[in-house]
Amino acid sequence: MKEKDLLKTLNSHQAAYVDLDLKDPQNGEYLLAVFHLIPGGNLNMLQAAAEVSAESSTGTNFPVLTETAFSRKMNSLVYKVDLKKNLVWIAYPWRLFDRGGNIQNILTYVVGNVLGMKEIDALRLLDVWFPPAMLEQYDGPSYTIDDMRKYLKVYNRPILGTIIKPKMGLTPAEYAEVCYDFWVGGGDFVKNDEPQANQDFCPYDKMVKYVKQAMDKAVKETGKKKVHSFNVSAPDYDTMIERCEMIRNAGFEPGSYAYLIDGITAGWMAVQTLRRKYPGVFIHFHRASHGAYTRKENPIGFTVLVLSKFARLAGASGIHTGTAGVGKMAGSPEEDIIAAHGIQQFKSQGYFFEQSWAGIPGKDKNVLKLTRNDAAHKVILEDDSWRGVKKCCPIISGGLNPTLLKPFIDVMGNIDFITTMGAGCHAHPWGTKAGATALVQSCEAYTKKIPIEKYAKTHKELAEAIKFFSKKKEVVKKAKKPIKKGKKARKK
Ligand code: CAP
Ligand code: MG
Repeated sequence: MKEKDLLKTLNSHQAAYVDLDLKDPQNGEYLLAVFHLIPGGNLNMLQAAAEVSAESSTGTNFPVLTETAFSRKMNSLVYKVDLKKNLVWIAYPWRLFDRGGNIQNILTYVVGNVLGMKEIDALRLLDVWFPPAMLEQYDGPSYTIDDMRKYLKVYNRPILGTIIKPKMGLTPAEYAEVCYDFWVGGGDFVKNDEPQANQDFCPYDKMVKYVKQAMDKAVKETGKKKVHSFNVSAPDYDTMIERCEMIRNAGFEPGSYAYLIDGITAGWMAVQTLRRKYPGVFIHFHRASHGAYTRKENPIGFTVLVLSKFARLAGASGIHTGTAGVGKMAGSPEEDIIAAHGIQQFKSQGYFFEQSWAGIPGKDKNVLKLTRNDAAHKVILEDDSWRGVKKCCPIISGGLNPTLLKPFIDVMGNIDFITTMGAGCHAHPWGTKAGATALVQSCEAYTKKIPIEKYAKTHKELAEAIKFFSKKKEVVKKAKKPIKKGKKARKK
C-alpha cells in the first residue's frame, strides 16, 4: 500500500489535517516536526497521523460546526509519511503559537494531549525545524559559555566542574568546604545538585553565604576566578526570584555565579523567566526526569535532540546532554552527540533537518558564512534585519571521572562544554582536592596529547584516580558474571 493510497481511507475530518502535496514546507510559515508513530486501534498510519495532527493543532475527535475558514488555515498538516519506518512529518503554522516566544505553549501542542491519545500505540517526536522568521520571536541564550570562558580566562579546554556530593545532607559549612577543596584543587565550576533547595539542615541563605566565603578564599589562594551554579528551582515565582536576588546581594560578582533550573520539573516558564529577567547570568538547565520522555525504550515522548533544541530556543545557556554512553546514564553517542552538536553549532544537522539558527533566509550564503565566523554571539546587522540564536553549551556529567575525560572528548569531537564530575572527584581516595587535581591533570594530559597512564607517572593524584576508578570498573565486571548454578556466591 502506498502513502497516497491511504488518502481514500480518510474521513473528511481527518482529510482536513493532511496535505501530501504541501508545496515547500520550509517556506517559513511552518514549524516542522517528525514523529515515529505506531497507530493504535484499527487505524492505519495516515488515519492515526491525521488524528494526531488534528489534536495537536485546531481539532478534536469530531469535526465541529464552529470551525471557520480562518480556523481551518491554522490546521497543522501531515505532509509526508514513511510507512516502512513508521515516520510522519507534520507542518504546524507557527502563528498557532503564543506570540513573543513561548516554549511551553509549543510543547503543549506537539507533545501535549497527543501523547495520551488512544489512536497511537507509539508517538515519539524525533526532530523539529524552526523557520528563520519564527526564531525572531524567541530569546535564545544571552550569556554563553564564551562569556564564562572570558570570565574564567579558560580557553581551549572544557570548563572543569563538579557537583557537590553527597547529593544531600551536608550543612552549609560542610557544603562550602567541599566547594573550597574542589576550587583549590584546580577546578573551575561547582554546581548544586539538582535537588538542592532550602532544606532545614542546609538553609539556602546560609549555603549562599558560606559558598561566598569559600569562593573568596579559593580565588585569593589560587589567583583564579571561580564559578558556582546555584539551583534556584523553587515552588513559586517569588521564591525563585528571592533566591536569585539573595545570590546577587551576597556579593557574588557578575560572572561568578550561574542559575541552575530543573527545567523539566520546575517548568519551561521558569527557564524563560530566568533568561528574560537575568540576561547577564548563565542559565544552567538541569534535565532531571527527562528520561520519562527521552529514553529510547520509551515508545512515547521525544528525543534528547528535541529537548536540547527547545532549551536553546528558550534561552538556556547550557543544558545537560548526556555522556554518550561513556558515563553512568543511559544514552548513546548517536543520541547525545547529535543533541550536543545541535545546540552548539550555528548550522546543525539533526535526524531529519538541518537547522540554521540564523533568523535569515537560509539561502543567503554570504551572511551565513559571516555568522559562522562569529556564531558564538548575536550578530546583528546594522539594520537589525536578522539575528542569530547564540549557542547553548552541552553540560556533561553522569558518572564521568578523570579517566573518562578523553574518551568522552573523543566521542564529542570538541572541547566546548562544561563537565561536572560528582563521584568522579569526591570518590577520589585522597579526597575532593586531589580529585579536582586529578581532573585538571587528566585535562592537561589531553591538551598535551599524552596518554594519562604516562602523564600519571609524574602526577600522583591522577595515578591514584586511575588506580581507583579502573578498579571500580573491575568490581562491576565481576558482579556481572552469572554465578554458576549450585556454586555458593563467593562471600565478598
Ligand atoms: C551526576 C549527577 C547529575 C546526573 C544528571 C547526579 O553525578 O549530579 O545530576 O548525571 O545526568 O545527580 O547523578 P555524578 P545528565 O557525577 O556523581 O554521576 O547529566 O545525564 O542529565
Ligand atoms: Mg545531580
